[in-house]
Amino acid sequence: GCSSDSGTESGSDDGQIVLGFSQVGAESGWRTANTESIKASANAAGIKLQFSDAQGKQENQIADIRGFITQKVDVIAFSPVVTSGWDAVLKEAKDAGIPVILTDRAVDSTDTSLYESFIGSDFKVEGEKAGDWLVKQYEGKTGEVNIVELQGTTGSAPAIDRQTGFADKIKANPNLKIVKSQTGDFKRADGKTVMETFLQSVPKIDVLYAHNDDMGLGAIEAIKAAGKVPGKDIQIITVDAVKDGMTALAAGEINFIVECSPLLGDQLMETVKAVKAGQPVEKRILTKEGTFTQEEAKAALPTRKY
Ligand code: GZL
Repeated sequence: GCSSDSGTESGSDDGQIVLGFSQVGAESGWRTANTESIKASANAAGIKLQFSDAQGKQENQIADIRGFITQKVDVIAFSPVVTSGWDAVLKEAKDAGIPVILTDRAVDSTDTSLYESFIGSDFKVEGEKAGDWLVKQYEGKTGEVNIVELQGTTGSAPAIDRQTGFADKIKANPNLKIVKSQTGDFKRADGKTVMETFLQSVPKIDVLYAHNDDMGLGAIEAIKAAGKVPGKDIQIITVDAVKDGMTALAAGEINFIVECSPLLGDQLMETVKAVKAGQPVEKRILTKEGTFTQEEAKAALPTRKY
């Protein structure tokens, strides 16, 4: 807390920790679940949350962070929409003595003193899990397999790493070829329109790899409109495992989903408290997550939290 007259200390007057959080936006079901987790966990932890939705714009996140510095919040946390362009504003936070925690997505800053911790998934491993599953599906089979890829937001850590991990793994079978790869910005509507162009320009599409469920669900609409059966004519792999994705998986319209957990709220608030208390925190906190087949989705759906 701070004595109101001096105004030199940080945080609110009643000793409550004040956390400034800048969120990417509201582009997907995953993002909605992530926002809900952060708000619920802050509430449960008794932490005062100043929450900002940057609507997918880096300049808004930079403005958010500058605002939190001016407000003298105790801790700043954010999910960086893209990996680069953060060093200056993170240095301003450091010079102001306000610790920063990264959640969900990483930054490419080489100076790791600019943040206390990065809490989030290993997106390269997620891409590798997707690639591994596909290689197994085509073990022992012959003939070219045409893959189209819907990438996440250009320049974002998940888009970069999910593309790399997947491409690395499918090298095991030279028949597996990515014939088209384009961003759908993690959005359902964009996934649909980009898939429409893929369907028009690629005579035989065997597999769709979408970097999130939402783009996969949009693509399914385009596939159906083209008179093809999703999950049968075109094998579909997505990432996230949010409820709508799991529902499509259980219904056989998607074939495999790699989970990416949005439930980072509790880990974030524990880390905020530790940082505020001057306790050491792990530089990299990895989220636990798995994969789902169609059968596993049927079993998991009834108790799925998001
Ligand atoms: C992953 C997260 C991605 C999700 C998308 O941690 O950054 O952004 O996979 C979301 O659904 O839009």
